Amino acid sequence: MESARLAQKKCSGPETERSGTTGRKAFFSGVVEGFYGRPWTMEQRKELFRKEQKWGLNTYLYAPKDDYKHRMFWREMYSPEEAEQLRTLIAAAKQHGVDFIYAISPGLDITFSNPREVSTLKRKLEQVSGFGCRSFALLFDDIDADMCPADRKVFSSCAHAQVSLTNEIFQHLGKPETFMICPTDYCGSFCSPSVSESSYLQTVGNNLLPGIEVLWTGPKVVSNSIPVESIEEVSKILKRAPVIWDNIHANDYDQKMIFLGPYKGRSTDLIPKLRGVLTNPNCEFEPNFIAIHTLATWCKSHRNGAMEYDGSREPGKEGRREEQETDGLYCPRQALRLALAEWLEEFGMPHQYAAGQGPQAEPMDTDRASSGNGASPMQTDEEAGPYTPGPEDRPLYTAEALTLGDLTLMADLFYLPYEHGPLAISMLKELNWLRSNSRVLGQGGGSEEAKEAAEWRSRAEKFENMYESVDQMFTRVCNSANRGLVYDLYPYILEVKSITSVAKQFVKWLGSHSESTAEFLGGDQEPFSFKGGITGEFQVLTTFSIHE
Ligand code: GDL
Repeated sequence: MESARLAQKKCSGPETERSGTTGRKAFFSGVVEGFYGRPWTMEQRKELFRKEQKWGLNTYLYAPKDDYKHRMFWREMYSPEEAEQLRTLIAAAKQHGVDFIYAISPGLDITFSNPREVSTLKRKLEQVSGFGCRSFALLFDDIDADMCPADRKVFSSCAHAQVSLTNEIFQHLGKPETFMICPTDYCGSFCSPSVSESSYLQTVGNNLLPGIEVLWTGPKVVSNSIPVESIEEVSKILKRAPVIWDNIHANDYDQKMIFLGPYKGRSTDLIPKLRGVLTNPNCEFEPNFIAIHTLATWCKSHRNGAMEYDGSREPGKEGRREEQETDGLYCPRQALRLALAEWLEEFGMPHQYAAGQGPQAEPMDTDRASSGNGASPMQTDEEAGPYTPGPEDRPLYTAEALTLGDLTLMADLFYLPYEHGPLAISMLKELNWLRSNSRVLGQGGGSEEAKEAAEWRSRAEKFENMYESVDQMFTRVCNSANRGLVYDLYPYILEVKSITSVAKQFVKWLGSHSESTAEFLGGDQEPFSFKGGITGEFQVLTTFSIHE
């Protein structure tokens, strides 16, 4: 166990500077693949590195929760085939200037006090080091904090056990330049009785060796906002600035959601107070374009202000303000526009995912695929040349080009965990207004009543137009050449198209219900009218039963 004396020293940081001559450690910026569910493919990860390099991001934290050998079977060594894949992946990261951090989560069942367990962990990390990896992380999130009897005999708390193991591994690996820990109490709401009085964080702060970074998700697991003061508070007890593991775009906890809104709710004033930000985004790889692009814009908004936190100075005083202010401010909506404009181009790139593999250029289909972006459609037949329908034949299917408007609508419909985008809000508002005011249609003939009824009908038409835009967006996205992108988005846009179609029919029914007594959606419906399966049934029972 390291003594508390170590933590009293100013955080010195590693000997080698990641940022070369600036004298400051570089700000970690990038992605943590840290969600539950199907991990990304090797090809997707390589594509991620290409994008990170293009957008100026520098870090990838490998932490796929459901990868067997990352967590559940952390003791198992990699097979020669797996080793080769990881070696190639690590080399690809390097080639793109991305720091590949290999994380392991032994916390489900490790006995911290057993030297055999510690040796096993060392051996596993040595193996990964042999693949060319130089940066590591130990993750203790989402585990049972109760210690087993053997550990209780040796450690006074689970924080002591985790810190002891982490310090030992850090030293064993020769104090890597980048080494991180994810504590079990990794956000404000997990801390008891509070962040500043958490004995867990105090143990971590006092005993974790300098040079080891601490991951932190903010006030909550999925933080709507991360106030500067909250970071000052946690930095004080940790005796170092944290690296944010940002779950703002994570969707692994709800299969119905996907987040296409901009990075938001984090002031760029945070940058000089943090060691970095890594986003843990949607499980689906392709739709993360916006999450990652807007994070890159956010990081650039104050890039010169990013600096090493120095525990010897008062939090809040560090950073070169004048530099930061001339960097320009971050505007989420503007960042979204920038991301969407670039994303639009990607929809037109012919890409196909073979099962379990990464994107492949689609050799046969390029002409047809490019029609998704407005080019004229052509189908080829090697013997007869391109097919051209005769005057009496069916004309070829012409895909309309996807527009920036379509993408903005899609992003607004699937925005952020705590917020819908403006277009989604206005659709909901209109529907709500139409629902609450449909009684004006049934009233008799005065001019005031007629005016109200006319307003209702014009707003109903507006709602119908909104639905048409959703329908158009659905069709144009589905016709896009980049099939990998389409497949990832498909379930979500289908769902939103279906439910808005039901809403449109509902508005129609409201508009005619003075003449009809039929129940809306009564009778013998197709399964796509009452979606949701068992989840839907439970939702209905728990939402409406109190009114019955
Ligand atoms: C978590 C998990 C993460 C998961 C996320 C969103 C951390 C440190 N751990 O608590 O793996 O993806 O929530 O569900 O965030």
